[in-house]
Amino acid sequence: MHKSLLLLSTGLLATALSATAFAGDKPERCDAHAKKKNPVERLDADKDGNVSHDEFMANAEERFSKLDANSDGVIQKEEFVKAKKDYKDKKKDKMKAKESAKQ
Ligand SMILES: [Ca+2]
Ligand SMILES: [Ca+2]
Repeated sequence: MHKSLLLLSTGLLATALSATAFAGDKPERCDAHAKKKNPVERLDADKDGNVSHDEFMANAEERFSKLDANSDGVIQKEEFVKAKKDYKDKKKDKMKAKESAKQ
């Protein structure tokens, strides 16, 4: 019982310390990360704390336009496949850039 309590306390302390250290290093990155993780913050254009139908649909329209690469009003399978590949490539590039920055 004491051992599991100690492990839990150590885990909580480690989490708190790493969160503090992370926040102290790059607060702007944390804000951007939190915004990315929180869909309400990302979609709430007028910042009233809610996502209206219009705000939601504006985002959907934007995403549809990005996927419809040839702007013909429909998303072909190839456009989905290309978008997925582009997303994966972009993610890989980000990871490589992060790795390079560490070295
Ligand atoms: Ca809103
Ligand atoms: Ca299309």
